Amino acid sequence: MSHAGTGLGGPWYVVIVGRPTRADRDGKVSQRALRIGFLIASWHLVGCFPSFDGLSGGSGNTAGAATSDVVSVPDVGDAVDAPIPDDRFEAEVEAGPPACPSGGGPSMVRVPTIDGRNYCIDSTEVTQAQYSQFLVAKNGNTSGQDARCTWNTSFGVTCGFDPVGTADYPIMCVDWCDAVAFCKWAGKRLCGKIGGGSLTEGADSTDVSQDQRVSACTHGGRQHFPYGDSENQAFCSFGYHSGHVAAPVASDKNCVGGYGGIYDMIGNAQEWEDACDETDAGPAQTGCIVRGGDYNDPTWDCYRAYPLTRNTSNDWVGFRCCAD
Ligand SMILES: [Ca+2]
Repeated sequence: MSHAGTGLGGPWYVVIVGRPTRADRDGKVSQRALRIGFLIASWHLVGCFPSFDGLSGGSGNTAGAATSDVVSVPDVGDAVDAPIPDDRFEAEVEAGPPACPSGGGPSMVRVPTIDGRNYCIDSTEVTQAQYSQFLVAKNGNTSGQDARCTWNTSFGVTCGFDPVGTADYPIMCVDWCDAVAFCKWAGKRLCGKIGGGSLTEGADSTDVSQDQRVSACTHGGRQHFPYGDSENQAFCSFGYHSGHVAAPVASDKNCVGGYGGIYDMIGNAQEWEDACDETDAGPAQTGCIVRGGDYNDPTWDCYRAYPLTRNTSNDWVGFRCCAD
């Protein structure tokens, strides 16, 4: 590269070096860049700098032809002024997890897992009014059920159903397949395995790293009851406290947790889980877990559960849904 005018009276180069820093993008040229640019210009004027072409990738600029130029030079190694590639980093931080489904049933709460994942769980047991909406929407159509439920020809409620008089009470008297179908209609799934899929009746269904209800109820395994680690018989809808009758969902305000905004994880209605022993005889007779105890039981903790056959419907078992 030749350059005309090597004296003080020759053309001036305005040289800005280095890739833009955050301050640059806000309209400020860094003082460091200006200092380096001045240094390079000085070297060039006294013939110490070999060529701009070699640094700029051969842009072909010639001295005297330009009064303003932008030249790229290799990074000078100042970590503090390291360039920011683009705005994607900020976008990722602000995005967060997606919203929980809101298509039907109770509102949901997103909760963490012990291994850094998260999922959504209904804030309450599904109510009679919400189940009634499902029945109206289905209008007797039972197609599209889970492959394990082909025997189920009705979503009807077998006892105690009064969606007007007891609208806010938990829906009970529905079998496992009815619960699965409701959750699917609501854009959710019956609470089961963290990350998706079904549990068995085995150890996985009491594993805080696998069972959605157990993980949420125990606050990731930190406690045995949703409200803490010590039993308080006055906090949830069990026999001693409830008078052996069910209550409207979330009416026991102390029966909250293991995360904020989640009610009746123990007591009031037992709750079906997607945790079945598929080796049992016949899909309708397969044993599936109910968990948490009900208004007729003495106090249970978050882990306690037992199986009922899949086609059971009775007046102490309801459910809630989860989502990923
Ligand atoms: Ca319950």
